[in-house]
Amino acid sequence: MTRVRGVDFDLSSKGGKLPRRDLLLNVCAVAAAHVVPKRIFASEPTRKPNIILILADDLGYGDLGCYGNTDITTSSLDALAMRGMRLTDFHSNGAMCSPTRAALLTGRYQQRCGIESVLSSKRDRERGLPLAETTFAAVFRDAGYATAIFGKWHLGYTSEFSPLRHGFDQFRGYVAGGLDYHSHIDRSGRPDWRRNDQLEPDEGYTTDLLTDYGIRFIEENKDRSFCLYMPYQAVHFPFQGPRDKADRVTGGDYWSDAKYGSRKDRKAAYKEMVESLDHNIGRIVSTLRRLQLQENTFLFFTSDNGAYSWVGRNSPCSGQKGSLLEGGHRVPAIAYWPGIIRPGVVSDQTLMTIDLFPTMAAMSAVELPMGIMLDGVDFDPLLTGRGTVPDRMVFFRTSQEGAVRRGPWKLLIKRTKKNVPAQLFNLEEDIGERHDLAKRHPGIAQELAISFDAWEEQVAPPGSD
Ligand SMILES: [Ca+2]
Repeated sequence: MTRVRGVDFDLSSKGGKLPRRDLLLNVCAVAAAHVVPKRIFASEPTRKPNIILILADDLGYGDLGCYGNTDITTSSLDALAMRGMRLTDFHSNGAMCSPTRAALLTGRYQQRCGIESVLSSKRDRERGLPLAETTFAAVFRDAGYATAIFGKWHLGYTSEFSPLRHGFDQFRGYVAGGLDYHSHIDRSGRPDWRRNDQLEPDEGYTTDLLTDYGIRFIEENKDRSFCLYMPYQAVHFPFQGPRDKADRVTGGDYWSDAKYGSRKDRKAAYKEMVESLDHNIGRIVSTLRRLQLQENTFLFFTSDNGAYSWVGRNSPCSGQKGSLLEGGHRVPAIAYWPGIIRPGVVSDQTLMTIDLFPTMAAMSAVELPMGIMLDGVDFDPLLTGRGTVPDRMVFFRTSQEGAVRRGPWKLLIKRTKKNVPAQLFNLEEDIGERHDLAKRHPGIAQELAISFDAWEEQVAPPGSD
């Protein structure tokens, strides 16, 4: 471990150690006062910095080379980590798609807006992200940025909940989850490729197509500030590589095993999908370099939840997508901004999706609206080397489980099984969550349980979803 400005940095390729600190309960952090990040290598920007937020879908903690994977080639993301900061204790707010996206857009626990579960295209077609929520896109748009989302929305199926009503100037992509990568047909057999609020088919493998849109947007807005949100489809099922054929046609039903696609070598397909994603992120970075925008752009990459462990890899975590074991929500995360974020740093600070909204605002010196209450904390001091993130507790909840973290300690609660005692893990010593220490440390377990109850009462009591 190397100590830099009060922060312990693990400069090894593995990372995974957690900092030892005295921690304070911070159930509802109000965003800190925002300051212009100190540029440490380059000259002052002439306009507000650009934002590029890239979200992979279902990519596991161990799926990238820079997180220890030796089977899948991810040279673009590995290079990004080498030239930026790699985070080893970053968490998606949810263990599934919609909840994490609600938290990402609002900077608040998703329970506050009632999106604790995936919005199903069968059951939840009338639901969506409430218009009363303030999104990061609306804040950047109001600050004069060009805003766009290219990819998966999954926060409402009707135009009432469209990205256009949540701060985005333009939208290309889809509103459901798990499209065919080639025919863009959803699991209910509906075409779901859109330009703004209208269905408008386009041809191409979705990872390539979304990147094409992103590059065009960057080129068109190279002379003004822009905020680009790229929630890629990759690497969610169906498992289809760039050279495969479409599996789905309009009117079909793909809710059974057919939802995974026709390939039987699913792990091989998954590898192709990750490598295609990596290649396309390389295209985005090359575009920034070609247009000389690199030094005025903050790029952040992460995933919306962990991988299904039968195709992807969450190692060394146990559990998978949907679970509140670490494998469900500890995800890769890379921050990149040449001249601002020092290259090659690995940080084990505990961070989560809700922190991105205040951090993006702080990194670009965009003012938050008066009175906005965010749960996330701004970690720009960590990125810029000016300090650390305030110590706090963080909370997770699905319909099945709850969890609370304080430093290395994690309490895992079975919500649906009242007679099953909560489990306590020390993630610093046991990232695989194999040794329940609740009986050995009953005081810590009790303190965390009380904090979890207090958090639930504050954000959304049980059963309010
Ligand atoms: Ca997902």
